[in-house]
Amino acid sequence: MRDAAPTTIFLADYTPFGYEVDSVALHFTLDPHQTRVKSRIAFRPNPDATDKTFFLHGEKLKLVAATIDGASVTPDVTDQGLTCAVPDGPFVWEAEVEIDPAGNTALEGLYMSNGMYCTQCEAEGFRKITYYPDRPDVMSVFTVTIDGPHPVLLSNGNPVETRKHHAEWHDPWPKPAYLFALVAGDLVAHTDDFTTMSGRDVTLNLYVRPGDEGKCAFGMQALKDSMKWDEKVYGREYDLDLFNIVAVDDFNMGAMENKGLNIFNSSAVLASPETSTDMNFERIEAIIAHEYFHNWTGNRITCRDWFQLCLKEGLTVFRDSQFTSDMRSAAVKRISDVIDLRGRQFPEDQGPLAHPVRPESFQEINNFYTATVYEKGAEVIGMLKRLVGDNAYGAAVDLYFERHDGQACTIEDWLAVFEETTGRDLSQFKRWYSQAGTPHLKVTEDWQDGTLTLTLAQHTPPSSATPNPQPQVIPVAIGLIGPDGAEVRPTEMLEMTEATQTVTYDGLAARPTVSALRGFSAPVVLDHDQSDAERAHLLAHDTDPFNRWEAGRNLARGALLAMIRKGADPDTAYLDGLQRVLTDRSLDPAYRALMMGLPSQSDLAATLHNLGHTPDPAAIHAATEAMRAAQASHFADDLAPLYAENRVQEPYAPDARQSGMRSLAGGVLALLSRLDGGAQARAQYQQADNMTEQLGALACLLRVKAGDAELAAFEAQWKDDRLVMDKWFGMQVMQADPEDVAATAHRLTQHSDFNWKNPNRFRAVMGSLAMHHAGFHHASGAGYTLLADWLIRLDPVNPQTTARLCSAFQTWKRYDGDRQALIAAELDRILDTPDLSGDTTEMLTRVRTA
Ligand code: B3K
Ligand code: ZN
Repeated sequence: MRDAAPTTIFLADYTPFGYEVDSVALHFTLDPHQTRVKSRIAFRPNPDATDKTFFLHGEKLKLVAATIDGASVTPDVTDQGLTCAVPDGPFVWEAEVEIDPAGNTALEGLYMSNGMYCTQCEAEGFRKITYYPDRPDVMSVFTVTIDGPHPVLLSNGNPVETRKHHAEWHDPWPKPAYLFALVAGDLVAHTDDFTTMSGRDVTLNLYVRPGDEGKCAFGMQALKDSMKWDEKVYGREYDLDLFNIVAVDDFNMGAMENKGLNIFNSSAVLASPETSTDMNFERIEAIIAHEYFHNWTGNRITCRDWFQLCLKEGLTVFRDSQFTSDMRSAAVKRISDVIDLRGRQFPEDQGPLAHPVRPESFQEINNFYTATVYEKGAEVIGMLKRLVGDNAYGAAVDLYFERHDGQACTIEDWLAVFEETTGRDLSQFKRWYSQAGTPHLKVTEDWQDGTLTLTLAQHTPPSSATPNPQPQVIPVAIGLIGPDGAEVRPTEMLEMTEATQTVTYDGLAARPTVSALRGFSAPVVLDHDQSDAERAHLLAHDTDPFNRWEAGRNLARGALLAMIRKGADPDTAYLDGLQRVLTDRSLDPAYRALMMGLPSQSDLAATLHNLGHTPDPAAIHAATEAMRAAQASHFADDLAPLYAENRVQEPYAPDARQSGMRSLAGGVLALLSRLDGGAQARAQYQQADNMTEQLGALACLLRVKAGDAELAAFEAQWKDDRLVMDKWFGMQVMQADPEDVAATAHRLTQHSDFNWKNPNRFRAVMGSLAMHHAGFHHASGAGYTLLADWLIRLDPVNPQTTARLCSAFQTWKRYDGDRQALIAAELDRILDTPDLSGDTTEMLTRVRTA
């Protein structure tokens, strides 16, 4: 365990910084191990602050010189920053520091990736570049000069002067330091332009390493689509002459919204049909949109402090999901988002890492870039929009932009514009921001003489973050379907505010089937005891596409639970219902592909746990396999025609229509492979001219253990393409049998291309191990040990990526005593490692004390 006691920061302790910053000038002289950074910062006392301590953050900096108003000073320096006596009025602080970008393996601050310099400052990386009040409520105008032996030297804003080995940049928009960026390297630009709605010409560049030029076109189009969409839907226009995106191979997350200079993990921007799957294309489009949308929701209006992170992240995720819904299929996007929410956010909210959308304390803010802050944060915005209506939502957001442009804001500021435009009191709604835990919503029905009474009861299980949860405002969209399959009345949005509420529908000719929580109108666990016949009725007739899918999912879940718990056979009623949907040619192929999906094994484990049973990962895996086999034989006659009619014949395009067809054909091929031993998949592998079909075929072959030759061929074909090789690494772990998962992952770590310091490669193997439910939780404990070994190894190199993967253990209390003992031993082993990072210590301490 590391010796320094970690510091906990509390939302309640917020105070403004004692000084305002009028301007910042930075000068960089780049060198791999001895980069010099000179800063010239104009400070002025902040009239709103009482505490006038002059503290500048600074970590891993070698202070060379410091002056105030030109006179040399000797500040008090610790490993967190410095303090110094300063004049009463305005003054100019100048400092020179030395940093070591090539030695910076944590990928935070200024670091090197394949010979190129780049930065990542959010949340608290700027303090590794120079001494500064590194907090989001300190905003200033930056001028940056760079001297370095590289053809491309970039920073935020507009270029002022560029000549060989020298560049000057000026960003006219005040910003917090976390949005600072610098890039220097031997890069090539894919250039385009965009004219904004008021006629401003903007140059757009996507900078990549030589050789990657052919992977830029899609990302560039996504950027232009995003710019257009934000003008049309939110009235938001871009505000500089230039918008640069740079692709970087070594990056801790997806991408970063630095003002005018977005930096992207190359996996989140580079795309070509040969090397990227349909899912990659869709994700890239969404991430480009997300980072671009931050220009208004995040950059022009930023966060007062890091507790307000959801102010920019929840809203920006909500905006990017609206964008994807508009660009593609709204139904498919909604279903995918809910699958993702249940897969990542629900386990977090229902385990030891549970925290409110706006947390009230943290040790390491990087540990709070979570599914709760992002995805539940976006759900909260969606509920707000549902409650106030589309027009009021638009008016409130307009007021937010008008009132708070250029400010660092809070959730209170955000809610106030809604209260003012609608006259509503949102104090109870605000609990969505302050309470942790997923509410459970129980719906019970009573039918008597033409009257249907629904009783709705909400209950949020207490957690250490929220020991005493209070009732929340839950929008519940309800529809009624008659025995003939027709809608009995229009969807009603019930606004639940009490712990228990009833709603009555009278004058009904016959008992309808209730379609509750349409569109997944709130992020809750719905407990609605419906019979299989009712679910089958909804699967056949529900006009709400989400709930129609949900009916199928509920049938599948019920059938799988019966197989796991009672050794039942796969349910024929479910298989018949699914068959009707699959072969209903009037339905979108993408939607039918989603219908074929089963609840994940981790989802089944959570369901069993919620029902009071101890999940057995091996039994869950066996039932899932048996259900797949049953699907294959039940649909045997339909598979070949479905496959044939959904093979795309025209040239590849990553659009919604084609990718929907490929996704259905891919799901069908997986079943077909169980019947033909992989013959059709092998044919597809040989013919494939795009990665979706190539990788999809390889997965099918590995699943039926007939893919050795293709696996070797794939490696030979793609060994020089890192992003494709990440897929090769990950796929082998994902498709391994549970008893082989740890050994497969271990074998891959011995591969000469297992560059474990690269986060993408590390995650390809270790993330896939953690995601393989039955493999990771294999009774031998080999999965736990292997992951722990590698977390211990990565921690001193890259604490952020290590800490993130610790969430693999967050569900450990669901499992049996033997597994818990194995996991506890691994958690303790990691926690006992000398000098463990604060990031990892915080995560594992929270997990361990569950
Ligand atoms: N704002 C960044 C995430 C920064 C993560 C810092 N650990 C990317 C995004 O959400 O757009
Ligand atoms: Zn974001």
